[in-house]
Amino acid sequence: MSASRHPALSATDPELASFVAAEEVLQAETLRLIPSENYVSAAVLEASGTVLQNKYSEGYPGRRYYEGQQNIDRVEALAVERAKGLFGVEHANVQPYSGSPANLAVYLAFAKPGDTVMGMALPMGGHLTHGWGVSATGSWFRGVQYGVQPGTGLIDYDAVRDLALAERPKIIFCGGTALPRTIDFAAFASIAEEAGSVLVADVAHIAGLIAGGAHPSPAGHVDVISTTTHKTLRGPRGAMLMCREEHAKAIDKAVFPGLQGGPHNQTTAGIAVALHEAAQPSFTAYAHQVVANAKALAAALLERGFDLVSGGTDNHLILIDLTGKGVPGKTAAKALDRAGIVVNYNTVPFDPRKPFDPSGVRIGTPSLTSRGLGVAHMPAVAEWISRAVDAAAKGDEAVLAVVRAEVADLMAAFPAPGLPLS
Ligand code: DSN
Repeated sequence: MSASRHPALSATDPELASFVAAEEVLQAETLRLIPSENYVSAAVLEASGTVLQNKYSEGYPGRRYYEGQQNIDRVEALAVERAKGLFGVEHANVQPYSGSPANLAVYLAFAKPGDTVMGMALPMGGHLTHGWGVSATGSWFRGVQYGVQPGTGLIDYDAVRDLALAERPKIIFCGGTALPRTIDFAAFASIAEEAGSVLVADVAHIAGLIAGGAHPSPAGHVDVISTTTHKTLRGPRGAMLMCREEHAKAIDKAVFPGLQGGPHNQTTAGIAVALHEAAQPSFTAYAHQVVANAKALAAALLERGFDLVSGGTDNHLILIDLTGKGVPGKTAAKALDRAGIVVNYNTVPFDPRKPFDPSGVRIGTPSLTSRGLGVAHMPAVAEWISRAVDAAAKGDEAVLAVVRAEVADLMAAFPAPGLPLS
């Protein structure tokens, strides 16, 4: 790490500083396609590293258990007001430490251990915290799970309705981590109303698209919106819960004192900045560009013989089933990583393989869009993926090294905040 970039850190702890420097280089030189990752702005980076770190502030603005909150209260109130304005909601809680604690707070607010809860199955594209067995939410609650149709890879809303009416869950989650298609919040709302369930939209992946008008909003359809702040929304690692006023007290009590102690004020500040950025016209352009890039990348992958779950994408995310390429997802992901293309291996719906060695890889366009790549670059990205996957099948390390150099060459022309310029 150059001492001028982080002088105090380099002087105090050169070993740790060297790890940060290496990460900066890695993020600068690689094509980061993990759909839940992004690059925050310089302003978000700065806000997240301020003296707000030094304060304890259990409670909420105006109702704290510690003194000296004059400025902290203003920071949190600003973040709350911006969240309400951006997402068109009556109440926002910006204190959850991240997505899983945010979702756990929802359970605490609306269910009792042993109650039935319903979410999308993890291997179908859902999230661990939507009642999946290995999560606390699936062992403390009785999780029942819906999925997608075998042929289309799309949610079968009639099947969701049948399951909801048979099980009458306390809570229904919609949303997930590997869903390439638009979520029909109105359809879920009518199912939840019929079943008498609290409906939660976990929009962690698509929050930035919603804020930028590139995906329909769940506001007005669902009881609670849960989101992380660091994916397409491009804020610091954190989370928010948003709801109608009628649920505000239950949500706030569940977050604090139900689950958490003092909020991470430096993160709250970063969230406030990210929400301000997300209200600007440039963010609307970014959100639409994320989707345009994903559609262009999907088309270019299809042209190269890739099998995409649901046949393509409506959002920022593409789920590739590599079965037809003869390469397991983990082998492909590791080869892509050696080629400078960072993805994660992922189950595909009805995957015959195990989660730790599944059939697919999951990719997305938020990070490359934040660095300024556009639709015109997507054929090259697809071609690199194709060459790397073919090389993985043949064990051809030389091709991976060539692709890595080509990727680094392109990325050098697209700087991002906090990264060293080559
Ligand atoms: N780990 C997140 C993702 O990558 O989608 C979800 O929690």
